[in-house]
Parts: sequence; structure tokens; C-alpha cells
Amino acid sequence: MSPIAFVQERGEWCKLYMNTTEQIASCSTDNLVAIAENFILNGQVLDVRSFGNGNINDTFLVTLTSSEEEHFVLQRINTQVFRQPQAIMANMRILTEHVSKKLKLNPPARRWEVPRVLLTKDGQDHCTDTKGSFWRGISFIRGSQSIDRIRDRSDAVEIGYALGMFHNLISDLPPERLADTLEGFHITPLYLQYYKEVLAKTKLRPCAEINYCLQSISDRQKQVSVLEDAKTQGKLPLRLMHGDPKINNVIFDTTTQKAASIVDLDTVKPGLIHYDIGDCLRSACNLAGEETEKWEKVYFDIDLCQGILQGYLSVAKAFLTENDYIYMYDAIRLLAWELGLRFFTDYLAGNIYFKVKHPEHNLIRALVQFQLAKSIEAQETAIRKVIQDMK
Ligand code: GN1
Ligand code: MG
Repeated sequence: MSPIAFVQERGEWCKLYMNTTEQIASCSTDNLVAIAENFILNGQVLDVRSFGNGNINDTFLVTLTSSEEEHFVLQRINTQVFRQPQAIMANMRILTEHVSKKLKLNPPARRWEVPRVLLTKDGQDHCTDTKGSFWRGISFIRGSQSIDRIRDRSDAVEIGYALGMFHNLISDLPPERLADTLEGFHITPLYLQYYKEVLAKTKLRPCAEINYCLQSISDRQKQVSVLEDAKTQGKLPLRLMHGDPKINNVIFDTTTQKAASIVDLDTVKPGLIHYDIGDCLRSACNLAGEETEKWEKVYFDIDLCQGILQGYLSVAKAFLTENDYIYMYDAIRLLAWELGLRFFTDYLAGNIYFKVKHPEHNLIRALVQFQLAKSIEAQETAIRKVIQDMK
């Protein structure tokens, strides 16, 4: 499906999304236990509870009686967003096999784990329930935790290291081996086009917050294609990327507080590593976190930016080109703004893509990202210097 078709179909999503949200709300513990049981070979299910803060899929932590594998992660894929969940599973299996083999051949000096796709009792990488929902099981990284907000500079170095390690491990897997599981993802000009279509159909309720978003978008429209142009001109090559390396997808070892893995592999597909660099920095250099309500106080912390790049380059330097450094600043600025645009558009469209806790949730999230983009722009010279000095 082309990204444009994807965009036009979304009007229909509202109904579908609401239906699936209701379905999950009505998914009783008994049902969840029965679904979880498909993925276990030993022991019994002790507990299933909601896990993490994902905005798209529904995630649960399953606790088992088995001492071999005490927990696993059960997920219901949002098939309104991920239209080909089988392709996601195929990608994950190719990726995890490739990386596991590499790690076995060359064990790293420190702990690094790859989440495993669990097979069902009949050897499948997913199962469907009576309502047609798509469920999968992923191994839980033992003795680990994730964080929603950065705590200090050493977290920053670890987050950068995790992204660098991930890019390094996939750098020799040809991009064409993986399917494009979410067309149009991080193609900023397409998000802008969709925004314009939604805006044209929306009756706005003018207020200071909405005006701030409208202004932030109209002021920056000309810069939307900077990464896509660089890609077309061959300045930035198509590579495999994570797609969503935000702070809470980096897994920390609870004892050492060092990064031990990076999870949420649904969007690993051909793209630009700059989408990842930008997304990681916009997420982790915001001390207030992307869910803060105090959006006016949000700023981009340049010391944390330096820490992340230090950690990233400690493992990624070998495969970066001069152009990769040149476009790093643009990526940081663009990805923060792009997420603001995505949240704001979803707010205007009636909150049909990102899960929300209240009707204004996506509006506030958008304000956070627009404020962050503004802070990044205000520090352009200093950020460019940090990048230059780290080469
Ligand atoms: C979504 O579902 P989650 O939380 O892993 C989104 C990302 C956004 C993120 C913002 C497929 O990720 O692109 O950056 O929310 N994923 C998709 O928190 O759109
Ligand atoms: Mg994700």
C-alpha cells in the first residue's frame, strides 16, 4: 500500500481503532492467560499484567511458574497500524538470527542481549484469538528495566552506546533482506501532506495552544524534506534502522545500570540511521520526558546530547561517513518537529493512531515536541559544534 493510500484510509480507522480498543478492554484475565499459554512449553502462567507505555500495541508481562524463564512479554499487535504483522515477525526472525550469530562468533566484552521471538506450542511465531487479534511472545531480558525519563549523563552515554551497538550489529545485514513493514514511516513530507488534508477537514477551536502548534508547523514547512533530499541525492544511503529508539526502548541491566539491549523491533526496516539518531536524541535529551504536561518548561539538554553522541560514536564511528555527520543536526531538529506534527495531526483527526488517556493528550504531546524543536534551533551553533568536536 502506498503511503498516500495509507493516509486516505485513515478516516475509516476511527471506527476500527475504537473497536479494537474496546476489544482489549474487554479481554479478561482468563482470555489473556489462555493466549499466554500458547507460548509456554514448561510450567504454568501465574500472572499477566499490563506492561510498559507503548502508544500503539498492547503489551503484557507474563509471569510463569517455570524457574528457567520466569517472565515473557506478550503483545497484541495493532493491525490497523501494522497491516502485515507476519512481515514484522519475518523481519524480527531474520534480524535476531543474524545478530545472535554475530554475537556468538564475537562475544562482546560486556552484556548485550537480543530479544527472542517465542514459538507457540505448534511452532508458529504468533497466534490469533477468536476475535482475529494477532498475538506474539517475546523473551524478557532477565534482570532488566527500562526508564521513561533520563536520570543523568551516564544514562545518556549508555543510551548512545545501545543505539551504536544496534546499528553496528545490523550494519552488515543488507537492507533489502527486510520488508518495509510501515510505508511512509519517518518520511516527513508525507506527514506534512497528511496534516494539510486533515486540517482542511477540521473545524478548529482557536486557543493559544492550537495556535502555537499551527505556527510551529507553518514556520518550518520549508525544511521538511532535508533528509529525504539527502537520500534522493545519494548523500545518505538507505540502511537498516531501528525506527523507534526512544529512551524506554533501551533496556538497562538493573545491577550494573548499563544498557543491555534495545527492544521494540517492529519498525526495524530499510530507512536512514538519521531517523534513529534524531529520534533517540529528541527523546533522551528532554529531561522532562515526552509525557510532561509542563510543556513550556521543555528544553533540549546539550550536555546529554554530548553524552549520547559519545556513547554512540564509541561503537559507530567505523561505519559513519562525512555526510552522516553533516546531517546529524538536521536529523535532531527534524525528528522532534516531525513527532510534534504527528501528534498534532492525530489530535485534529480525533486521536485515531496514538493511544490517549484524555482528548487533549496528543495536543499536549505535540506542544512538548514543538517546544523541544524550538530549543534545538536556539542551540544550533552549539549542537553543531558538539557534533564537529566528536568526529
Ligand atoms: C510510537 O508505540 P510506541 O510507543 O513504541 C510510535 C513512534 C513514536 C512514539 C512516541 C509505529 O511508538 O514512532 O516515536 O510512539 N510508533 C509508531 O512515543 O508509530
Ligand atoms: Mg515502538
